[in-house]
Amino acid sequence: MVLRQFALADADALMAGIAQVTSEAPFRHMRTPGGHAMSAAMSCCGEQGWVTDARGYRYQPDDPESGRVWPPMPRRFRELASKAAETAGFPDFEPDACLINRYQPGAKMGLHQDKDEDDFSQPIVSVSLGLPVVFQFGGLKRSEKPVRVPLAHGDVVVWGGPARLRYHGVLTLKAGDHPLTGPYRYNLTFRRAR
Ligand code: MD6
Ligand code: FE
Repeated sequence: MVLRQFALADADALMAGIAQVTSEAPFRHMRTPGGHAMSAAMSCCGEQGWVTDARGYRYQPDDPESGRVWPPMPRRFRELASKAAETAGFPDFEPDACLINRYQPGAKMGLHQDKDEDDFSQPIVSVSLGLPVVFQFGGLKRSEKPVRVPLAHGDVVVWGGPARLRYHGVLTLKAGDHPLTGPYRYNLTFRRAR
């Protein structure tokens, strides 16, 4: 379910939260198990953080760059994610992980499934901030042709139930200048990892 502009009124607070989190756990370009640097820069907050390196994809409570636990999830993040999930029909969503992606022009995310979480009955809540991008929403098999959904500043996507394991990705970010985020698009994805 796409909730257009659902996060608009929270955008300033979310950006302040991103600045706080990334002052403690700076953005970095993680490597895929195949050795390629991801084009989006990432950080995390919450009890669990999603990481990728030569050992694979996984959640872990500590930031591998610092050895410290991930910064706490800001209260405004948690409240927005729960409210969006409830609006989409998932009243009991309590995220323990928030992955923060920062896209610069030229960055993209290939088609993938989100399947490193323990319980696929829990949805994912995805918040877009800043520059617009085209989201690709595919099927349960990689071979299914994705539909293209433009996502703009403040849009929230809630992803669950029979759609939980659908392939998805984002097309290459085009250059632009957003009044709040400058040359970037940020994406927050809230998950229940454990
Ligand atoms: C992005 N999002 O929008 C990347 N995954 O930048 C995701 O990979 C994603 O938006 C699962 C559910 C929603 C998402
Ligand atoms: Fe994803």
